[in-house]
Amino acid sequence: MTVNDIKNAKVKAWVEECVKMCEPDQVVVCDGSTAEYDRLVKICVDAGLATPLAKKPHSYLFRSDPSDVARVEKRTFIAAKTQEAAGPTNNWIDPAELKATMKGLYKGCMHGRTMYVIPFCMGPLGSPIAKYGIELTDSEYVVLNMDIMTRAGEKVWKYIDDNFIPCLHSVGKPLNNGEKDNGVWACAPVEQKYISQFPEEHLIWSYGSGYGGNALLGKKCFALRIASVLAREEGWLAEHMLILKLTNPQGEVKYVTGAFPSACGKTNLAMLIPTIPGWKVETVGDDIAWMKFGKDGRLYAINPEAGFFGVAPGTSAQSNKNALEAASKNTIFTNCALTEDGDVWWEGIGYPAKGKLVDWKGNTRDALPKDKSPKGEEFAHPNARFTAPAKQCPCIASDWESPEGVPISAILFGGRRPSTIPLVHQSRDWNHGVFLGSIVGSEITAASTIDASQVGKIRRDPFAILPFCGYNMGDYFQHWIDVGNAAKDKDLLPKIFYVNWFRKDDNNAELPGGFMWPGYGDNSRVLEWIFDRCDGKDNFIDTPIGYMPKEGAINTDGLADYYKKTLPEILKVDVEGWKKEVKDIRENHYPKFGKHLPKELTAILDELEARLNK
Ligand code: GTP
Ligand code: SPV
Ligand code: MN
Repeated sequence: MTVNDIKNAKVKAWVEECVKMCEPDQVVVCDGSTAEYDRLVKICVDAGLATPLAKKPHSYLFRSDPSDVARVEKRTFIAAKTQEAAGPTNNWIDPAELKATMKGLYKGCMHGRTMYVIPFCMGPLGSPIAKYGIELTDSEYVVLNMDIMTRAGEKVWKYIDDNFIPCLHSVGKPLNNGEKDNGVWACAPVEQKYISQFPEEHLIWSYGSGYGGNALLGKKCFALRIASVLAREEGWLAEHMLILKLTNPQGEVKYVTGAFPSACGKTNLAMLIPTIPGWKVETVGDDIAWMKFGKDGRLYAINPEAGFFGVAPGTSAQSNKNALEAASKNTIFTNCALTEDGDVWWEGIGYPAKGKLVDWKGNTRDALPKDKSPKGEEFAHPNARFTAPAKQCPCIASDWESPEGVPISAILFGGRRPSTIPLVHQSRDWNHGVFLGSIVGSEITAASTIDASQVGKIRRDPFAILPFCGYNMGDYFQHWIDVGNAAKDKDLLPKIFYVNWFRKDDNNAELPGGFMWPGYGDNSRVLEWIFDRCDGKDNFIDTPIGYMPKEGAINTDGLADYYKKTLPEILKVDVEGWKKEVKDIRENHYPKFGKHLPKELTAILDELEARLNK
């Protein structure tokens, strides 16, 4: 079909307006077929931008520009009408000013390129919770990824109405006078990149980057930044959360969501293989959850995505076999290393590479005898990714596309905290859980910055949604409190927990990576405790920070001796550490939100301090 065949007048007018502004050589309306996918792949391969992988059927490796390897938070804008509406944690530019600047950049930006029109759905097609969008892009790579990450193409048109979310994307590199990309990833310099959300208009404009959440606009821009705005307007939750289905040895099922910042373990937890016998984890989603109350008063979650855009480094048969299996065919790899026999390789894949490798920058180097590399000299970029269809995951839950979603029993918060935060603690009630979400902090990872010098520094990342909230974060805290108040029966609300898989002791040479907890499959031991907590089991003690496992309540059968030794340490309330935490929240974190900070949260902070001082 062509633009002229678009039935919805609003969509057609918007596409025509963008065509006029961006001046592409041609416009293609995507149908989402395999034939189309293969045609676009061929364009990329012929242009030297993609390498077919001999070892993985129907799979391709892309290398991005070294300046375009992750989200760019500094260049991400919430252009609300007022700065106050965007809040203290978002970058803000007046929308009129930003539009003028971006229109200047968009003018003629698609010269020499094709504009693709991608109709897509976030959520199971036709689900009452699903939402629809149209992305216009001049990147074949984006079309291919959107094809995996969303339900896209011909089948979506019949659901599209005037409420569609317009998403305009350009790599920001016009080709003039027959110029070619010549195998070089197209993007604009960092200071010309703009990842812009206009929350009142529910509009997305992205310019200058071709990577991940900057460019696949269904993901962070739509399903979190714009959806968080819609969720607040309509009384639901759009969250940076995995969704997993947990089955105990008796066959009882509970669904759990978890918010951890970027590259802090969502995909891994969602696909976990339990080390405790009889337990099963299946995947509903690995990155984003949309949650709404069902008629029965429980919160139901859907995964708005159809694929995984997962962190490759660290993914091995031992850490996440299911992810490897999901990415064994029909997968796009970005910034991984290429082996001589036509496979991908990355640090932490579980085996050393042989012979020569082409690294993510395109340089051929001798492989090292280990599967680790010195910092800064990695063969795969630390934020290298695989884009794989969710349905290929061996542990995908049978009900992962349930249109009404799955009922949530527990919500987890977490992050990389080398000290203070224990392995697990539970909030006393919903509002205390909102407090725990509001104080989440984590070491910065390569997924959240293109500036390697920032990696490892700790920052607050409330609800793991700091870079993805489309409005004032203080109002977002209030929205969570309001959702709790809106519950028709508070007992039906999910229980809220704070977990930390990342406590470190660098002086203990026995511990792999210095981590005091094995993580990965052994996180099932914590899930078991959480499962039983949801059933109200007497497996806890009351502490100044909340409910924690009572002695012996965490199953340690089969755990290595050195972890049995570190366990009491990570299950203890570090009173002095928590006092510092309270001070930092009081002096540096909460004051940022001014009058937008809910009073309930300050009251809980006061109460926590009083309990710590007792
Ligand atoms: P985004 O896709 O960026 O949102 O990341 P994510 O939260 O899904 O993180 P992911 O599961 O991809 O994990 C990121 C990195 O953390 C990988 O290198 C994992 O190997 C590592 N990791 C995940 N879970 C654990 C854990 O339980 N313990 C330890 N030590 N590392 C973990
Ligand atoms: C994240 O950074 O949290 C991701 C990857 O999931 S991206 O889609 O690039 O945002
Ligand atoms: Mn993420």
